[in-house]
Amino acid sequence: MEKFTPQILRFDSLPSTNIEAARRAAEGAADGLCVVAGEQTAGRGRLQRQWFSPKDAGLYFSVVLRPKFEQRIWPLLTLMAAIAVRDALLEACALETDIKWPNDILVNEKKLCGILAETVETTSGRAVIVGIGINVKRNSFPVDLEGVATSIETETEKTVESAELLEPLLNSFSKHYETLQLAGGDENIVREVCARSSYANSKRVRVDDGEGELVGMTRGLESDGSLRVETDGGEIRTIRTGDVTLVRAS
Ligand code: BT5
Repeated sequence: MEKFTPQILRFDSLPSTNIEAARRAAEGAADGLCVVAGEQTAGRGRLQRQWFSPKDAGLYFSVVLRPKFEQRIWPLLTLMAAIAVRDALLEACALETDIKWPNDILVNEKKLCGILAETVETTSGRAVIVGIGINVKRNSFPVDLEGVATSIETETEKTVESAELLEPLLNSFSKHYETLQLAGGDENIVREVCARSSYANSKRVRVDDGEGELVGMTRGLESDGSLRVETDGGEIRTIRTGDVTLVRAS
């Protein structure tokens, strides 16, 4: 089994920790490299979206992974990271959060954390960069996102420093990464996500997969992390990537 042993590299400021980690992976950095920045000047979400990352307001970091298991289940790395974040926030801040497939951590439907997993080709094989951004302070996003975003400080009304969160998070990350590598690890991670996510089952959602939209009820996850959605016509659709939004009863 590949044991996850974090080796931490800290920067005051970077364009994006994912870009820096990918660059170092391409140069041969080992599994476990963890790039942390005090701010990101070009923090990224999925599909080239922006991730607001003001100075000392959030925890911004990326880890290099070189998984030995089959690529079919690599999409589970995003969900595994979500479980790690959820567990660490509960342990370190007593904060209950929800996981929204595929990459969001929410509190009362507002986004507290986003995860961005990307693959990168390197001389020693394909690697995965898992980037995690957590809003720690109230000022970690602009006011116009207040309706959809939140922070640890807002939710707990306590002062937490980003640096204090990193260790519990990496411990939890390491534990779940090991789980994923054991026999049946994919099913275990899926089970853990389903137990921690109100979105995994029986939630009416709108899904935009980039090619079109559909509305239906969530019906759990496949063993590769795809989301199952039952349409109003009773057909089960398997969603590999996309944006999920809650459909509120009118
Ligand atoms: C994500 O994308 O949620 C992935 C975010 C990953 C950020 C980490 S920070 C460390 C590492 N280095 C990087 O450069 N990135 C990773 P997505 O699901 O596409 O959501 C992006 C959307 O979230 C944006 O379009 C905004 O609407 C919203 N958003 C941006 N900044 C936010 C923030 N700080 N808090 C809450 N929502 C935000």
